[in-house]
Amino acid sequence: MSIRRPSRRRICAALLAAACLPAAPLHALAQTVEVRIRDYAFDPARITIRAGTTVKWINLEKRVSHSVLFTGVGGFESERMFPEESWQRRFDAPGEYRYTCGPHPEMTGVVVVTP
Ligand SMILES: [Cu+2]
Repeated sequence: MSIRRPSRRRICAALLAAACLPAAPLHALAQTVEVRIRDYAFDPARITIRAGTTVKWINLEKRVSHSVLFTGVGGFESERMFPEESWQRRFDAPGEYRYTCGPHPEMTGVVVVTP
């Protein structure tokens, strides 16, 4: 009686499948970057990130509240951030996302998302 071995063809198929697996899912590489808000300004006002990155805005003012208001197509406004509060959004689609602060339109920023 002989032990049945897997056929050579089956082994090749298994190796090929393993080789085709992605090294790591994209979200495993995802990061969070911070934008600080103080003195009525976003710092940094312009950031460039890879798709899948989360941006976290943190209000470091003593008394003033701010928001993040996206002004492009489908724009929307974050909740108001009071001092020491934060708000975050993940960016999956490449593009330029311009924003201001709802109550202080003179405050401006842009998130540039690259593929
Ligand atoms: Cu503001």
